[in-house]
Amino acid sequence: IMSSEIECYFETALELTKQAGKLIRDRISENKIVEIKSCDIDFVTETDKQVEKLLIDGLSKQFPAHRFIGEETASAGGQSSLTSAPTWIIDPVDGTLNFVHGFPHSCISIGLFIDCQPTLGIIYNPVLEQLFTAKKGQGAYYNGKRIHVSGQTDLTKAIVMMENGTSRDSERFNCLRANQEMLVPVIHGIRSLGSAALNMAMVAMGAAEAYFEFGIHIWDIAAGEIIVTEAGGVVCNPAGGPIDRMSRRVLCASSQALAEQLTQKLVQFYPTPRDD
Ligand code: LIP
Repeated sequence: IMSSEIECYFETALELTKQAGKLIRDRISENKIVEIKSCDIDFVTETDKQVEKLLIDGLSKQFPAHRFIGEETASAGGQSSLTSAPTWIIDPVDGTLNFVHGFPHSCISIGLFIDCQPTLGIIYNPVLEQLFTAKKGQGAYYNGKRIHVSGQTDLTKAIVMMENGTSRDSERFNCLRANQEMLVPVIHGIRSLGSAALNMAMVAMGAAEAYFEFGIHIWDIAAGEIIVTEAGGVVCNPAGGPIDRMSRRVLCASSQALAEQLTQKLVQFYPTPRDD
């Protein structure tokens, strides 16, 4: 694909993202009508649905041959298979629980995959005006400035991001606790922003060294992957080896060495069903 085409895809998506971001910004401190999805802490609001519709309508009008995987479309029974066709993978509000509470870490996350490979990524938190972007081979940016991972190779000097997530699965909870017990005594600290995309953005900008989660979906990580790798970081399977994008598991890190130290130590959890 020509780089002018990628530029056109990027500019179109960015323009729509800015428009949709206004909905999130205007409503974050209002009361929301909340619907429950997979369990009592997995939410969807009217805003999630409107943002997804605005983005998919806008992109499909410009690019009628492109395909879409959207969080709310998938939750409503839409399918999530990734083919070689240009596919936009969209989380309209990543950090919905934050949005519902007015905790200012929610974002729009959009990744474009072509030939099943990440091509561009946009993560936009309209509340704090944080824009993270990347295009294949062209680096990663935060509000227009080039960013890089910290490059840290020593797990004992790391901030590691992990999440409680939005499921009440007791086995997953035991795994979470075991990993916390293993990490807290040896690393600098644990953090969580409540959004997979924003956690990945923190690794990309060198503010944190690693993030892992069991139970996320492809739309939570589709933009973050290219932003982390273009910032010089590593995105992989938390058990080691290359990322398995539909496996609902991810690990990203500031270096290959740090990723390996974590993968060797992590207690593993394999969420079901997969996204594909
Ligand atoms: C959220 C993720 C977060 C995870 C939550 C949820 P949503 O995405 O960003 O990392 O812990 O369970 O999946 O549902 O707010 O788009």
